[in-house]
Amino acid sequence: MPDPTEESRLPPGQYIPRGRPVIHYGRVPQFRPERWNLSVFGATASGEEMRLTWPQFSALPRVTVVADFHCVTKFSIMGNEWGGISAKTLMETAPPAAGVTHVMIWGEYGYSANIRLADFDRDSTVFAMELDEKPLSPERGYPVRIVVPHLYAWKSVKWVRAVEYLREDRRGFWEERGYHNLGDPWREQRYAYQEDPGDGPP
Ligand SMILES: Nc1nc2c(c(=O)[nH]1)N[C@H]1C(S)=C(S)[C@@H](COP(=O)(O)O)O[C@H]1N2
Ligand SMILES: [Mo]
Repeated sequence: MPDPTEESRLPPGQYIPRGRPVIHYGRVPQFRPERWNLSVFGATASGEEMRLTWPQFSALPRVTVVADFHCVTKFSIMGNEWGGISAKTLMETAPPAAGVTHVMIWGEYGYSANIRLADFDRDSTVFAMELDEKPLSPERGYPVRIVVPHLYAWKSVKWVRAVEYLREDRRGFWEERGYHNLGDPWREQRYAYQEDPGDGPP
């Protein structure tokens, strides 16, 4: 039976599937804690790249975010409880330089997604290590994925390895392949041909 309260939360064109689909491009990477680090590079406040080891990163304070998750292929996964580190905490740990407007989030194997700094700098944007009080499964992004719940889920990069601060916008993996630069599900910003001037880099 569809849950009416969940149905009423759906953005236009979305539906609630059975189960919780898993979807990504390419293979699931292996986590090797001693080799893992999170790089924060590009236009950092210090001018230097910062690399957080797994012990350093995973010791940062944790938050919980409850949010729905909207894939551009039109399924939505409702009411996820993500546990992890707020993007705001990462920004305090490794701050951007003045003039940073966008952030590129990098996953293993070169997957990437660009978001505006204002979308990164939100209480609901989280580097998630847990889903519903359990560690992420390998195919959902273990050990850590970013979740940007107010944008289409391709922006929620799994197996995150780097954050790049940008002084001008640049398209990520799907944004270069015909998807909308901004990806707001409430405005149905699915494809690049729907972009208005100023929504993306030329
Ligand atoms: N690294 C990486 N992250 C990714 C993807 C990917 O291909 N690689 N696919 C994205 C897409 S299109 C979606 S819909 C969600 C799916 O997340 P889920 O498998 O937890 O449902 O992950 C996103 N994050
Ligand atoms: Mo997706």
